[in-house]
Amino acid sequence: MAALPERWDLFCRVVDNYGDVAVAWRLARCLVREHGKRVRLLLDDLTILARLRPDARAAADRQVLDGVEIVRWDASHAASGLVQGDGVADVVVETFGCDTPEPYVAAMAARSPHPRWINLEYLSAEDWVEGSHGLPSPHPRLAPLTRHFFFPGFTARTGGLVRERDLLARRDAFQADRGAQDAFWRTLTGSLPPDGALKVSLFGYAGAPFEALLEAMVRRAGPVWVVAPAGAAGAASTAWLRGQPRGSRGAVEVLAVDFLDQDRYDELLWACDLNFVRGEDSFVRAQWAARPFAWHIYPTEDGAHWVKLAAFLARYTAGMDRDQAASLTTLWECWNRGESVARAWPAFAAGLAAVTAHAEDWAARLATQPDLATQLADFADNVLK
Ligand code: TRH
Repeated sequence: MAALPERWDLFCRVVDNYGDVAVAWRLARCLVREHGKRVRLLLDDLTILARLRPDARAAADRQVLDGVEIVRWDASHAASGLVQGDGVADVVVETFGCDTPEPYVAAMAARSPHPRWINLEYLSAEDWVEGSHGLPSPHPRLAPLTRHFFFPGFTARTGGLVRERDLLARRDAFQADRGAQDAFWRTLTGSLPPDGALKVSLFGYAGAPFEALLEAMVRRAGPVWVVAPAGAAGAASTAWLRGQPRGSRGAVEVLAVDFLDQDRYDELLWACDLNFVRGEDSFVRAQWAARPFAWHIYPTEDGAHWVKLAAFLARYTAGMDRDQAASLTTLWECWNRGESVARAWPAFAAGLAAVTAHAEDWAARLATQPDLATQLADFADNVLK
């Protein structure tokens, strides 16, 4: 009789926003669908998943979606239940340093052989990541139980990026199919963008200069079609619209829409000519969309996000025409500082055709790297085993 596939437990704690769950969910789904693993995704809060996947039941303690068993875990009691009930998995992944619950770790130490234990870190373009990727860290009290650090990234010496096997083919089909795009716009907005309009999606943190950007777009020649999903962007866009004297918006049409489910959000990114994104997952999805984008990085108290932003810009603009690199860098920095975006917008907008070609090239280069789920499965199956 064929051996059952190995069991993986992915722990994810919702810090804030959507990204931690978003990445953990995509990864769990890839491990099941593309690598035949039996995966439990252990979430402390299912409300975020239910926003990303409306068919997920936020109140359920256990459910199965796309072959992934989703279990609510609460650091106090359910973790021990997990241990008594089903025992520990063969591979345990704690995402974004969420710390595996103590009772579960104790059970890991008691099991022989120990489960393979991986800490999936946040994405960064910084150089130091390559030197830390894959390093072991023995448990201070329960050695030889050992955790291994696994870093996503943009280079061959990192763990790569989440990329479903069919993602780029679906993107190409959608971007080549005007009918599919029109159907998408009609369903989302009830209308179609004006011919020749610059189509822009807005997603960012509160404090982003949304209104200043919209003002700058008014002065651009030609129609602009701006779609802002519910959240900070949607609220700011609606407020800006309300403040406009009739007819003074020029050729800028702003549509505040409902929050899209995760798969349809990909289609929004593919359908637009320029995407404002944030955090980690939409930042990666915008790169797969092969369209120009601007990244609102998750701001941290210590200002370390500026180093991360600069590190990615250095990689992303390498090989770009210097003037285009400068105008893109200036726009991103103004966007993240929340100032002077009106000054930065015209030069950036004027170079969009060249930036589009660069975005296509960047996505194609990134796609030569094995995806994160493949590298993680390989690491667990062939490096740690
Ligand atoms: O929501 P975020 O700000 O999440 C952040 C980041 O993950 C960051 O790295 C982390 O430190 C912080 O949380 C705690 O941004 P992110 O990562 O882009 O996640 C948003 C998800 O929401 C992404 O999967 C895209 C999805 N989304 C939709 O599904 N529908 C929508 O309408 C929109 C606007 C986004």
